[in-house]
Amino acid sequence: MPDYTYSEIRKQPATWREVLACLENEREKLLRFLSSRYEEVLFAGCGSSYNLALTAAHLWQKLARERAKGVPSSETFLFPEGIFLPEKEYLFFGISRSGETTETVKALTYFKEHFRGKAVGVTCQEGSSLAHLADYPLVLSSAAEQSVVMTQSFSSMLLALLFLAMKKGGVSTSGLGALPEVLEALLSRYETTVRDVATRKAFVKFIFLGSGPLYGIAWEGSLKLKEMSLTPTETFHFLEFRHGPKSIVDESTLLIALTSQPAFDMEKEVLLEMVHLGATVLHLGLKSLSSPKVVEILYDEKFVDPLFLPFLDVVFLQLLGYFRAKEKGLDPDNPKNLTKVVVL
Ligand code: F1P
Repeated sequence: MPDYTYSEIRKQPATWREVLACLENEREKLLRFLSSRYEEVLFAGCGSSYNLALTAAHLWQKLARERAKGVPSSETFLFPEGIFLPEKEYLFFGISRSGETTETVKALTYFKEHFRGKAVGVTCQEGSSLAHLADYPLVLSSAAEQSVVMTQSFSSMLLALLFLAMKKGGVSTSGLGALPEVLEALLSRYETTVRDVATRKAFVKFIFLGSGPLYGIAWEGSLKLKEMSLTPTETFHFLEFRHGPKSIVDESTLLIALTSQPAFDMEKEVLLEMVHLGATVLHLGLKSLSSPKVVEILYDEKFVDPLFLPFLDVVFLQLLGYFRAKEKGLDPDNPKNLTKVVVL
C-alpha cells in the first residue's frame, strides 16, 4: 500500500487542473483586489513556504514587472527595518499550507498593525487563522494534503501565484492548461530514473544547484531530501558553488542540478567542472549535458515552457526525497522530529 505522501506527489497533475479551474472562477474577484494601489510586493512563509516565497517573488518581478521580495516570516517582525519602509504601500502575501504557523500568522498581524497596504493569505485550509486575518483569503482546499512534508500544497500555491503574476503582467495564462499533461508524460518516463538515483548507496554528499526562479526550488528539493530521508544537504546558486564550496566535491558527491534556459551554457560549465572533480550529476533541464557521469531528466522544449520548470523540477525532487527515505527504511508519512504545523 503506497504511503499517502507518494499518492499526493503523484496526484499533482489532477490537483493542478482543479486549482487552475478554481483560479479561473475566482479571477475577476482576485484581479479587482489586486488592482488596489501598492508600490512593492512581499512574499513571506516558513520552511517549504519560505522556499515558495523565494520562487514566487522572482516570478512576480519577472512577469508582473513589480518589485517583489521573498522572506522568512520571522524576519518581518524581528527585523522589520530590513524588510519594510514605513512610507511605502505593500501588497503582502502570507503563505501557509495550514494557515496556522505561528510566525506567518504573526507576520501578517504585525504587517497590518505597523505598515501600509493589503494582505493576501495563501493557504490550503478554509477557516484558518491566516484566512481570517487576510484582506483577501486565497484558499486552495483541493491542494490540502495528509503528508507532513509539503508536496502538492507547495506546487499548487506556487501555481496560483504564477497565475496571478501572469494576469497582473498581461501575460496569457492559456498555456498553463498543458502543464498537468506534460507532468504526467514525464512521470511515466522518468520516475524510475529518480528512484534508481535515490537508491544508490555510494552517495554521501548531496548538493542542490539552482539559479533565478530555480533557486527556491533547489532549496525545496534540498529540504524534501532532508526531511524525508534524514540526509544532510547543501544548496547554492550555480556559479556560487565555485567560490569555495566545490572544495568538498569527490566521488561520493551527487549534484542535483536544475538548469535554466537563459543561463544553461554557464551552468553546464560548472557541472562539467564538477564531474571532472569526481561528482555524479542528476540533471533536470531542457538541454542535455551529454556526459557519461550525468543522469538526466530532460524536458522537450517543444512542449515545455521555461515557466513550467519550477513545477516539473519540484515534483521529481519530491520523488527523490521519497525514494531515498524508502531505501533507508524510513516512513515518509512520519518524518523524524517533524510536525505538520509549527505552532510556538
Ligand atoms: C510550513 C512547514 C513546512 C515544513 C513542515 C512543517 O507550514 O513549516 O515548511 O516542511 O511540513 O510546516 P505552513 O506554514 O506552510 O503550514
